[in-house]
Amino acid sequence: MKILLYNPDNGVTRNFMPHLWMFLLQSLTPPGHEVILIDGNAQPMDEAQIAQYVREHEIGLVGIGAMTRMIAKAYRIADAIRAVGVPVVMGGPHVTELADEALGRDGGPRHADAVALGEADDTWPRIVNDAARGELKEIYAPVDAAGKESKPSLKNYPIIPWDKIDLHQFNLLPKVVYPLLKKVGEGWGTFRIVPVESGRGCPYGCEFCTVTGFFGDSIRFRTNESVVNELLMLKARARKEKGQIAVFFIDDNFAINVKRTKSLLRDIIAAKAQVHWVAQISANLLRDEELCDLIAASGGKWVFIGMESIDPTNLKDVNKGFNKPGEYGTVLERLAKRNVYAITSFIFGMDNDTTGVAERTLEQVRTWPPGLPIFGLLTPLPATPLYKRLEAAGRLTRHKHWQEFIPFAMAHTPLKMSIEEAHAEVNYGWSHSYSAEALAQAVDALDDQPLGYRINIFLARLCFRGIYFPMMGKLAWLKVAGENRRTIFKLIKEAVFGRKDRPTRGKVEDREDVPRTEAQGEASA
Ligand code: B12
Ligand code: SF4
Repeated sequence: MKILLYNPDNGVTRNFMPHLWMFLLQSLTPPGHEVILIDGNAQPMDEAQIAQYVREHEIGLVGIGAMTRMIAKAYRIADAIRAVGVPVVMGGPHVTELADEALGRDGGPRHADAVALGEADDTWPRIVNDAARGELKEIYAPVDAAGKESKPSLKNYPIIPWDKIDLHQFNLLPKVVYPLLKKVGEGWGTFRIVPVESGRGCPYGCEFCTVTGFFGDSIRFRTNESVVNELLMLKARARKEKGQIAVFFIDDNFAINVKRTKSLLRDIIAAKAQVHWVAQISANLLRDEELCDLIAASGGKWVFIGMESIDPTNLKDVNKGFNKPGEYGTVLERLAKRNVYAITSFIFGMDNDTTGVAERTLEQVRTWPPGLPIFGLLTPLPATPLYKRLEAAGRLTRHKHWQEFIPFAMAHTPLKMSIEEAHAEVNYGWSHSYSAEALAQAVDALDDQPLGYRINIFLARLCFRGIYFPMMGKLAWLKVAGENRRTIFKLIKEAVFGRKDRPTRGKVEDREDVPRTEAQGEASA
């Protein structure tokens, strides 16, 4: 049987990274079936196109996975596929919480023939076998023989054959420049960001987050060996295709067990398996100097930190009181000292937010090392404690906001400002962090650093700008390049002619203020 795994586009911007579930389920598919992957972010298709594709390629089963924000698109695609007579199974966080919606048992239309609840590592082979026999059931739940909920152990994690998977659709570089870029340095013919998980679960239970409910508070890890082998395979692929691969460790909290994270990072260093990587780590866990040393030495370049707010009352309200705004600056300095930078994520529209929250937040951000601030709105995702609280208080304005997804739009009324004011705060945050002036300032703040770091932060900011100000197509990119021409010109000039007056802190591996760890500086994709 031919199986298509499809991830709908997010409707806002081109995704920088494919979704892990597709590769994982592909690897877990029983032998004898062919699995095709399509990520709508990389290969946009409308309903008619996907229906035609499914017919022409004689697909026997389609699996669709989606977050809440893409679910409306996912349902439309599923409807089109079912209309040509091909069964659809849906999985992922949204349909796990609202299976009745997907199956049309809540009074609405039916979109899926079957739903996989929760983690599907163990149920997927059953789904495929049932579909092949034409005996697809409606609901697949991860339960053991006694009918008790069971979470897959990650100890026998499958080998994802990164050396063979066709990653063509996920190359972030424009095709026309492949041949030329292959010859630059160690080769830039391809550039991919690949998702890798080393563990699942987070016990913190922040009110707005689905993770603790979905994965449970039991944290599970892969063996160090299996993660290291995966990195080595990715590194070999990059070398073979004269390209670059960076890894996004998608664990919800990569250092949730600091001892184990350190041991993994040590093993990565010892095996020379370093690639450039990014991971999500909460600020409280970054107090550990040795952990930060190991992050830098093992290839860590960016850390995503869910700061959410600079107001302790807000943090307490959403059960994230373990975040201490007073230490944010110190944590970021600690990372920057090792040339690791942060993606700092903020949520506006919290109950204690008042107008001006964006500027108050930016005042703090400006005192920190340059990073990538991102701004969102408090969003009641289905089945989260936040959703239940707001529903009980009668504060939801769009109960089923996912049915008509609007980017950066609230679905409830904040307590101390209006919805429109909250939207304006998010707009303020993005406009003031990603204007040409802000980008120039971020580059200048790294004036004492090698050119590569400054180009890196500039390109990263340009890409992140697209999260709020979509830059689809060449024209949009050209316009942004025009606005940033001074910074671009400055960086090109320095690349061509060098610069004599630059104050130098030296390369990170030569600096005395950065502790040395074995194999430091060998990270390269
Ligand atoms: C990596 C990640 C991202 C990446 C992008 C996704 C990518 N390319 O991988 C980035 C950083 C860009 C991102 C952004 C956002 N994310 Co995100 N992200 C994650 C994260 C941390 C890991 C996803 C992952 O790969 N998990 C590991 C895989 C193995 O698990 P899985 O995807 O759930 O798949 C398993 C099952 O669900 C099931 N399954 C999944 N799909 C399917 C399909 C079929 C057919 C079947 C049978 C089974 C199945 O089987 C899999 C194996 O067990 C999750 C949290 C988490 N731990 O999952 C949040 C998460 C998915 N993100 C979330 C959110 C809210 C967002 C944002 C909206 C945040 C924001 N406010 O901006 C944005 C939106 C992005 C966009 N524009 O599209 C929520 C989604 C909740 C929901 N109900 O929708 C999650 C769950 C985290 C949370 N805080 O609650 N995210
Ligand atoms: S720390 Fe992050 S992953 Fe864990 S519950 Fe809070 S928001 Fe979710």
